Amino acid sequence: MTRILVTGAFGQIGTELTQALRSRYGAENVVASGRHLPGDDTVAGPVEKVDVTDSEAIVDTIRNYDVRVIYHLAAILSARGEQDPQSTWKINMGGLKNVLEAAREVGGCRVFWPSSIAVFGPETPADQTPQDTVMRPTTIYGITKVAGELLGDYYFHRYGVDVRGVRYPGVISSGSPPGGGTTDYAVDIFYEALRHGRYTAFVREDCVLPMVYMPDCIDAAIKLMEADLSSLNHHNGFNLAAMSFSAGQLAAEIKKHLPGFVCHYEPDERQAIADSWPRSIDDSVARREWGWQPQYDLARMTADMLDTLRERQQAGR
Ligand code: AKB
Repeated sequence: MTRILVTGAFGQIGTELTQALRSRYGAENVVASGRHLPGDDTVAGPVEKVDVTDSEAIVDTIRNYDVRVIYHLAAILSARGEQDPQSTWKINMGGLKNVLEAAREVGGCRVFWPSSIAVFGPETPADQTPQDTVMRPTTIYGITKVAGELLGDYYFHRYGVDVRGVRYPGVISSGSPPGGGTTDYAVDIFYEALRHGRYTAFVREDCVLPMVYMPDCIDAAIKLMEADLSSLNHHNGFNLAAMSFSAGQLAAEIKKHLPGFVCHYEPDERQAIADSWPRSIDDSVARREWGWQPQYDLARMTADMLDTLRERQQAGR
């Protein structure tokens, strides 16, 4: 059985992706790694402390477990990136370069690396943003994502490393909280609506961004990694989206389930980041090349988020 390494395995996407990979391929075949390990022993399967800026640690882990597939998720997101551009470059670019170099050195490794809608900038067409278009981001996070896409293409063409990836929009999830992103309000709002019946969003009521729900986000990663290489004309940086809505539309959808819910809007510096990103994405290339087909829209995602978080609240978790 092919062994898989996940970096950033205890983050928002990593937590749920690791669980999904373990149920699909067997817990013993999926190595969860992070710079900091969780304090409890709830993780069923191999766990390794790996800092992605440490190239030797990556190579050692790949060799020790005979890893052939890597999901490289460790990264600093957009809002936190603006607070510490130096570390963002070091972790996002340095980490990716180390993983690609390790894959090249060991040989025969397939790599998944998530890019983001943050590759786009104010000069990009904001509605139905095409797959191939202007990419001049204004955040350091976006710059690392554009450079990362180019580096992935370079390793593919120059060294034959099979690098694949999608440009994730905001990811909404109930399993593990996001941290440091501009789209985090679309997750926080659910927790606050259930806990306190109110939320203050850090973006404008009419701020529209593309989003995806976690089950679709995970499905995309696994489906792309399992796709036949010969069907792919693009490799990393597939446009991907499932829904687009404003903060006000999200609040109105939550209100259908929680009629007393009140949302206020106090845009902060993250609004400027949101304003530089697309409102909606043309993901027809991903649909055509590897069968991307999201299952969740705003209504279905909202109902599922509230049900899941309520169940967890009732179980005291
Ligand atoms: C962020 O908000 O930084 C991320 C992203 C869109 O890449 N969720």
